[in-house]
Amino acid sequence: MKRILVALSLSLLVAVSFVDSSLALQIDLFSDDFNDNVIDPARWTADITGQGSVSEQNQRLEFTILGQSSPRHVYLQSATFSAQNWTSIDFTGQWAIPSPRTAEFDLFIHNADDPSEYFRVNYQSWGGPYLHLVDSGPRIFSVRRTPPGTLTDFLLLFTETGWEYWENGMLVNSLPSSTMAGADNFYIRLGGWDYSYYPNQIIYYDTITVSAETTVVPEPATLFLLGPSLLTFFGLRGRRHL
Ligand SMILES: [Ca+2]
Ligand SMILES: [Ca+2]
Repeated sequence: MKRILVALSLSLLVAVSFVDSSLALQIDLFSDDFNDNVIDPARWTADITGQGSVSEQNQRLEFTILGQSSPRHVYLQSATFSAQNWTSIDFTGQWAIPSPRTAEFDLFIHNADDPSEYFRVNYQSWGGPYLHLVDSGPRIFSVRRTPPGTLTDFLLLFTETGWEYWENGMLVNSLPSSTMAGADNFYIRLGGWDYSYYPNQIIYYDTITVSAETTVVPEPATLFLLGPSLLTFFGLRGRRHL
């Protein structure tokens, strides 16, 4: 009887701690290594005005942006991907802006159910250069900063209460925001825009991934099963020792 009570207490203890420390899982949502030198139409849609272009070559993505004295842009928009019960989302990759003059260069992640909600990392090469962190419209953070000239790791990370931008493994800035709270569906956009006639406004991207840390809480039915099975386990062990 004493063993049964001990086993019962243990199984309850395990069940309670299981609820407290719900399981955290990292789940891949979207990725592209750009290694086959063909832009995958199932993953990307191009949005181009004027004579700009985007292509996959040398196992990376290459944009050429040309303004022609009018705002012209080149963007690639990803397919929509979904995450449930997420606690944080990581948008990682590499980018390079080798000869910035007059253009702007972007990383976006949007709420696919309301595209007016987004986080944007924006390098402005004219008049600066500047780095702007943009939350659904307003430039909430701006700093003079030279864009990376060679492929450099970036990380745009967000939770339901804030977001961070990292470059080359170092935190650039961290900002409070509830913009993505409750969002389940997302897409990303890469590219930029220019006004001038300067040629060679080039931007490279490589190894894009988006992943989510999600919380899996065991359902009550699982806990009811867990209790008796542990009880049986300890009960059988006890009997063998008799
Ligand atoms: Ca490809
Ligand atoms: Ca690659």
